[in-house]
Amino acid sequence: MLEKVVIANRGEIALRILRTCRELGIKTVAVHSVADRDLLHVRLADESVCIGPPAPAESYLNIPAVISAAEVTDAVAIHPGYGFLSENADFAERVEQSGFIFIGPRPETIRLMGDKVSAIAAMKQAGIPCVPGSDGPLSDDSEANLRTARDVGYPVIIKAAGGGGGRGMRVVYTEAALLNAISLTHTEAFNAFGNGTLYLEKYLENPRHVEVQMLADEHGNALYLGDRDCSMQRRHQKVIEEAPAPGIPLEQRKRIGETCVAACQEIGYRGAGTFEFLYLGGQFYFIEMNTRLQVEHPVTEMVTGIDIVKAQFLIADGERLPYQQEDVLLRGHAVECRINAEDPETFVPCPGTVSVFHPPGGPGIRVESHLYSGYPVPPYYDSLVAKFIAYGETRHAALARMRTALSETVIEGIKTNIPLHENLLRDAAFLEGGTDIHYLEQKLGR
Ligand code: MV4
Repeated sequence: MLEKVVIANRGEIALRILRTCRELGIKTVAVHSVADRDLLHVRLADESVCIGPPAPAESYLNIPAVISAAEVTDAVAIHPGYGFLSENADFAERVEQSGFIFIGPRPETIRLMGDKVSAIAAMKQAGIPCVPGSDGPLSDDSEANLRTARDVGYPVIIKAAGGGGGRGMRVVYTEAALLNAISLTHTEAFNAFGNGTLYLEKYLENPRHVEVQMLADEHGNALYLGDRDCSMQRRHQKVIEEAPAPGIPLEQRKRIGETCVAACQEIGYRGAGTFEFLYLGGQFYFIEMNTRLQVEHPVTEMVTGIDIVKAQFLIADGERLPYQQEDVLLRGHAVECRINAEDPETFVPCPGTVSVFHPPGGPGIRVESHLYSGYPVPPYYDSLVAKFIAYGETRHAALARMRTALSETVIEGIKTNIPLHENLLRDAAFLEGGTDIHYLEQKLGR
């Protein structure tokens, strides 16, 4: 097994990764910013290296600083977690060129998926169902673009090839608005991503966000670990996720999973990955692939019994996946609530020192959090401070356990969105299952 790994991340996910390293006997190096000396995983790591000032651009996104930390500590591999450098193909490439193992897909795969036009082309080629659209980049010929949109049918959505996760897109309802929208989105995309390439899709009005979790080794073995519903979101920030996605017929789940397996094999995918789909009218439509571990991976772990982070280490070490598709059995239901340090009414981030942290517990409750009583939540980073995951034999049972977990939690000193979760866990439509991606914003009155 890998001897020593740099954890190039912070917060709950750095701790999650550290715990699996401990279990596997891997020595750990925590790299952290000046503002993150108090992080739990920094204290628990075998070694720690301060890599720069609080600003992410100067620390967690500083490629030379992260690679130097691996060099000075004699680490063999780097785990990027999620966010930060996790989907940066140049980083993955430089990690490998420096003689380290990047715990993730090959740099070429990250690059392929990072360009949404090439990602969709590759997936369409591999038999993945995609949204009807321009099938490639828009041109600089206005007449051709007008024809494309007319053929697809309004409303359409214009997206930036360099975007993703909700950045660089614009919905267009009428032909009269198309050319101006293309021009505006092009300028924004060029300024934001240094790439003005755009593509166009049919705009699906009320879909659900359903994603499929994959694991693939470098020996051509690929598995699907079922799906997750991540529709409960606000401004592209997921709030609650669950596995499996409610109401998807077993036969369809199997079919989309097998298609994703074939696609992974076709492109020589390596590591953990996620196919993101919109789900509407009983059909899956691919939108993007994430080439990293995701925040919501625990709900999949709970219903499959598979440790996804452990699998990432085995794959990075060149081993074969220790299970086959027949061994992946879905059992029960899991729900995750993302606990943010923010005002529950205004959603404004609320950093500060946690005076008391009393986490929930009991059967079927898992807490992923770096919080402790006395921990100062710094203002420089994402406001996620904990994830509560409830497992039950049924969705109903998992939701009941989550309500109990939320009610017994004590977090003092900072505001959190626990009141929002308590509200949602009593919301009739959510309890029914299958609410769409606009549900939460509509409920909150936008
Ligand atoms: C769409 C769409 C409707 N139709 N594409 C937003 C994030 C990015 N991953 C893709 N997104 C969307 N693409 C078509 N053709 C609606 C969204 C969308 C969305 C998707 C998933 C989760 C939340 C969302 C919120 C608003 C819009």
